[in-house]
Amino acid sequence: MIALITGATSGIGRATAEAFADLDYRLILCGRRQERLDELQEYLGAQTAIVTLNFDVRTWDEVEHAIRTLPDEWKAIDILINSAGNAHGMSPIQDGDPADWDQMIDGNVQGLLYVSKAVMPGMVERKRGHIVNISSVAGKETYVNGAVYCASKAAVEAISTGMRLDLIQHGIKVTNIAPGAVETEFSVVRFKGDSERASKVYEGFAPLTPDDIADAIVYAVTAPANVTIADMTILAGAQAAATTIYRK
Ligand code: 8X3
Repeated sequence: MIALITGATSGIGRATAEAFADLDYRLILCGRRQERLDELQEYLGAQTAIVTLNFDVRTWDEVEHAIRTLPDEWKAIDILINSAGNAHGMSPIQDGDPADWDQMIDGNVQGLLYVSKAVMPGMVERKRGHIVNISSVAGKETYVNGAVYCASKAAVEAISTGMRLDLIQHGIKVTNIAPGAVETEFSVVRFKGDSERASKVYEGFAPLTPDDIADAIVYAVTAPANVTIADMTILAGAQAAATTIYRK
């Protein structure tokens, strides 16, 4: 199996790379931080074959070039994990920064589309493949001060459904996974390096870990041929909805 993972240098993407290495999948790990890609290559390279690609999912030419120029023996991608994505800023919409909006719409929506566009035609040709999109509980419910992030994830939900409808006839499965509160660099990025504010998000309860989501991804991609795991919402044990968390 060959799996391509975006956002592989941290959080859910990285945990998925580790889980897939345990399954002996060959890995194409994509990110923008070269030193982290090198570190992953070294760390997981002892376990399985790895290629790293450094590109920005938001730039079609970079995405297209990186995937088109993969060595021949890496071109037949079986599994695509669209894990790259982030929140930038959290404020009432009237105070939102258009640069933050661009990052979220371009990264979470356009980026996912671009990488998928570079991979799907090969899957269609081979009549096999599995795409896993990492959405969010924020794609299912809009919360205060999160309009644009929530909109970007609602778009991921719609794209997952659309992909499933269009790709089913080509033997390609599509899984949408909507995590709740996972402790990663997510909140540090959202709050622009304010780690105190970020750590408050996960205070007083046990958040999900990236490994919890990687477990779900493994479950989805290893399901038998007669099973499609279409949609999973995964909340923390103390979480009932995006912003309803029982803290002690
Ligand atoms: C991350 C989950 O609820 O913080 O996508 O938006 S949430």
